[in-house]
Amino acid sequence: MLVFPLWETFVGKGAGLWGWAFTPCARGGVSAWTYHYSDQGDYTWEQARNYCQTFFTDLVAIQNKQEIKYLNETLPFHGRYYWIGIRKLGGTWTWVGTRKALTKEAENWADGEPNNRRSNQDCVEIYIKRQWESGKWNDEPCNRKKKALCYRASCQPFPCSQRGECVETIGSYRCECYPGFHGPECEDVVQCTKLEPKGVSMNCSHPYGDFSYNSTCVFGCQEGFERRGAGMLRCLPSQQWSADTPTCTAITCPVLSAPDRGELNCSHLHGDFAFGSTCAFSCQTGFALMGSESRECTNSGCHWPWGDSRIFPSLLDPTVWPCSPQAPT
Ligand SMILES: [Ca+2]
Repeated sequence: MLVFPLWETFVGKGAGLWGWAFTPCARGGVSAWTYHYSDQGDYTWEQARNYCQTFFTDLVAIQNKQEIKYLNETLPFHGRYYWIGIRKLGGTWTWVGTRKALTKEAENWADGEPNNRRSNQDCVEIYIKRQWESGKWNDEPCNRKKKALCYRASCQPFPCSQRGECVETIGSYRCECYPGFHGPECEDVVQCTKLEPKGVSMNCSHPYGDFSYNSTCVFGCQEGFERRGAGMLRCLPSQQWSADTPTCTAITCPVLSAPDRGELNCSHLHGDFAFGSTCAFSCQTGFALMGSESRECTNSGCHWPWGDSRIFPSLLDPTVWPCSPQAPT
């Protein structure tokens, strides 16, 4: 004869055959706090706890009157009633799951209980659908056999999309999302505005989706241009970028003027006397140009490449370009 034939049946066939569950508040992806009971076996209190811990979370810890009402309305009547997760430890009634003492406010004893009859009543049953005192508690000897009333915590195994803290509540749970995430399961990610900078090269990484929380973008400018503003932006939990989008502006060179007795003709690609500008010098009739006929503003710093330093020993005063008298022919 097997001591726990039903237990072995249970183990052999899997949890689904024995567990009876209802989900007060089913939510996508994670099952909410659920209650379960051993619908084919009766156990001592220790066996009941073992059963609950093996296949669910623990014997129920009654948290308020609503939960008692709910259990009493939903569970079927059983003549031996149900074990719950309270036990006398060191003379004190204790919630076994948390090892916290039962407070006066939480007590739900039936009239005249706990009476500790025969001085061996150290475990607690709940009267479900009893004709009187239904939903109330009674202390009982721990070796009596009753149904195990278990719960399975909501917050497991991977709650809240792993983007928040899962907080157990009666019959359900809620997610306290980390910064940058929202939604019932923290499934939504904060979005920042899509960046489309003009004239600026951009290279982004998007760990949670395009232009979303923690997306980072680095910016660069093409040759001859320099960046004004931040080199990198990050999408913050506030839906804002960490800074304004930078711009690229052409490097500028010192302004040139026409040489004495000469003319200056410039073409400007990206702005006056900026990167890509070219200027040509010419002299009035009768004068000859000394040095190069044209100059271009390049990316080598902010200077025109003057070339012949014999004529222009200083770059600090580049605006005067003398034309020398042409030798008579
Ligand atoms: Ca009693």
